[in-house]
Amino acid sequence: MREDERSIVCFIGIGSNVADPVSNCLESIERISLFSHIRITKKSSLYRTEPVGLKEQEWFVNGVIEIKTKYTATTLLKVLQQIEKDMGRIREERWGPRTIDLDILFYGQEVIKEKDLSVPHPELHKRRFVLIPMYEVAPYVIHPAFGISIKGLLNRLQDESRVEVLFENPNVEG
Ligand code: A4P
Ligand code: MG
Repeated sequence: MREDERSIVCFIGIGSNVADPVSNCLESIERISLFSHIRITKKSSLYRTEPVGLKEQEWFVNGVIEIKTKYTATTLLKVLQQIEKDMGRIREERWGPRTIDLDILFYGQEVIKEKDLSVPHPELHKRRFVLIPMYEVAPYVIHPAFGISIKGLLNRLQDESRVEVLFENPNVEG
C-alpha cells in the first residue's frame, strides 16, 4: 500500500470476447469492488466492439471504470492479474481471445515504464474501444505523457473500428 495513504484515481480498461462477455465484464467489476483498498467511483456503459489487431475473432465487450485506490501501481496490477487468473484466463496468443482482460489505463498522472508495467497503457491512445468508454467517464483527463485530453485524443484518433453501446451501465455513480 502507498505509505501516505492517499488514494489515487485510476482507470481500468475491461475487455472480454469469450463465452458470455457481458457477464465476464460485470463479474470482474464485482470482484474488483470486493478489495478493501479499491473504491469504484464511476462505470462506463458496456460497448460491443470490433476486434482490433487479430481480426478473425469474436467481437469484444469493453468498458472502463474509474477507481480510487491506496494500492501502488504494482500491487494493483497483481490484484488485476489475480482476478484474470481466478476467472479462468489462460495464456492465449497475443491480441487473441480472452475471458477477461484488465488493463491499467491511467494511474493518477504517473508515467511508469517498468518491465512488466507501462502506464499510461501504451496502446490506449490508438484504440477507439478504450477512448469511447474513457470519454464517457472522464473526457477531460489529461494523458500525462502527451499532455492531451481524452477528448483531444479522440479527435486525433485514426482507428475506425466499430464501437457500439451495448447497454448503459445501470450503476453509474459519481
Ligand atoms: N502490462 C504492461 N503494462 C500493463 C498495464 N498498464 N496494464 C503487462 C496491464 N498489464 C500491463 O498482458 C501482457 C503483460 O502486459 C502483462 O503480463 C503485464 O505485465 P496480457 O493482458 O497478459 O497479454 P495480452 O492481453 O495478450 O497482450 P496485451 O498487449 O496486453 O494485449 P492488449 O493490449 O490488452 O490487447 N479489440 C477489441 N475490440 N477489444 C479489446 O479489448 N484487446 C486486445 C488485447 C486486442 N484487440 C482488442 C481488445
Ligand atoms: Mg492486457
